[in-house]
Amino acid sequence: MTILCPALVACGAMGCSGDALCEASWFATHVESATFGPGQNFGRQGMPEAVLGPARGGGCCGGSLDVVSLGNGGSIVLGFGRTILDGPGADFVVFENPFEFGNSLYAELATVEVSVDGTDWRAFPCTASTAPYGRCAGWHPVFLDGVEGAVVPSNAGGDPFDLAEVGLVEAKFVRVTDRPDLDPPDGGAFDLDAVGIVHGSDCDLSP
Ligand SMILES: [Ca+2]
Ligand SMILES: [Ca+2]
Repeated sequence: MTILCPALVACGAMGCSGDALCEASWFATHVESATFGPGQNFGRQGMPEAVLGPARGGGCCGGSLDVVSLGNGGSIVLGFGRTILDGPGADFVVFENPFEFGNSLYAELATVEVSVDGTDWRAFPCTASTAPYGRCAGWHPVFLDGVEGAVVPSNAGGDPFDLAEVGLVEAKFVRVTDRPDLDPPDGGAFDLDAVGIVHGSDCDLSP
């Protein structure tokens, strides 16, 4: 067995030599693929850094600008230095930049899917067209701001997902796809800030 140490993974004193001292990030470490849709192009010059590492949330009422718009119907696949594992409750969190204003919520929505091999995908059903938006991503304000480490959903904000809901015990990839049919009528599209792990392996292992 060897331990893969992808870009942006900081390892401990023993390096990437095969034990838990390898301290992989708890957030996405690389972009596997991205296909941007029309309508919005905010933040593309910040790729891929803007969507890697910890979220840069702006709290209840101010959306982060450290994001990349997927454009209408756009899609991105993220990879990690750890395997996401199914533990109690939520296992990973997708961070967009929704914000509250008055009694309203500005939300741009996406479907979230997970995969073990990058080929077979399981989708969380994103079907609600009015708030609350159920298993869509893009509607919980983000409070986590730049802090590395396992995500605590109750503190971090963002949209939490539980692998058990789609029948998986682990996942290595997360795909986020904008839903133009659910986005607000101004033509906005999902802005990705980060994807963070709640329950994960110590470090990604490869045969
Ligand atoms: Ca779970
Ligand atoms: Ca947004």
